[in-house]
Amino acid sequence: MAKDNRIILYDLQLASGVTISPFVWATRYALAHKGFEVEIVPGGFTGIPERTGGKTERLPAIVDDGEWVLDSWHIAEYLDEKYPDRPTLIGDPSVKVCGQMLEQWLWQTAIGPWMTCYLQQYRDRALPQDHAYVTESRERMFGGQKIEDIILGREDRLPQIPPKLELMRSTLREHQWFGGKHPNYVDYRMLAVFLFLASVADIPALPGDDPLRDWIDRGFDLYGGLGRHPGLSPIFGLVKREHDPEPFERNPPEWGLTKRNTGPQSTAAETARLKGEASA
Ligand SMILES: N[C@@H](CCC(=O)N[C@@H](CS)C(=O)NCC(=O)O)C(=O)O
Repeated sequence: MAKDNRIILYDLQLASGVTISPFVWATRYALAHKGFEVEIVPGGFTGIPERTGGKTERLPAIVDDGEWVLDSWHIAEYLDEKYPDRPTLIGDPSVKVCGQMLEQWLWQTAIGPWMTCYLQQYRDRALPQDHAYVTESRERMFGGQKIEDIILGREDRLPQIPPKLELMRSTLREHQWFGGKHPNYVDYRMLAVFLFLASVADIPALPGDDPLRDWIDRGFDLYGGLGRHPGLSPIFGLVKREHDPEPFERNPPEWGLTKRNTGPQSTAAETARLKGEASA
């Protein structure tokens, strides 16, 4: 049982002290959701095995009254299992399965492309002792290209990303959170991606009037403003240039997937359209 309600968290930080890792962000929210005080062990990319006494090469890791728990999903499951009387993070196993699918989609759609736009900041904002490792390891990750070359043309790539997030917008039009009326671990996994973005964004990635903003702002404000660290940059303010795509759907069509059937009146307009009749 957590001593004095405190759990130790090994963080992965930039020079400003802000968390960079989306996995650690998700864990910070998970610990807050469960109502724990968190004792942060600071540090960056290098020296993780030394900091953790050889327990891990990757973060996050938590220590709960001497018990080490690794891996952000395992940590959430551990917290639910060990503290069932506190607010649930995952609950039904399907939440994890569907959440992981959604998260993989978001990483492929957004984090991957954003990395190629913000990699220089990712390195430059890192702790000084991490610069050489981040440069070498991330250049290797991107097939041996130089960071300066990877980010080339980002002004043209960035505007291509917001229109691809429509899946999240259409879901959040109907639901307050991915957890329904209250945030759950899926919200934290998804928010973590935008917190990662804010940790490296030297230029905005999303339009100022993006409908996603409401959920992101509410998420960053949770737990006394957990996502409002001064080391985070504004992510909204991307301005559409003439040839850029529309960043989001302004008049989303209502159809079977999004329209709830509450009787013939609710579907009359759609039926008229399908029959080629003018709707009443
Ligand atoms: N499956 C692990 C992944 C953890 C992970 O890969 N963490 C990265 C940070 S984003 C890390 O520790 N990287 C150290 C490095 O790049 O050397 C989890 O969910 O906790």
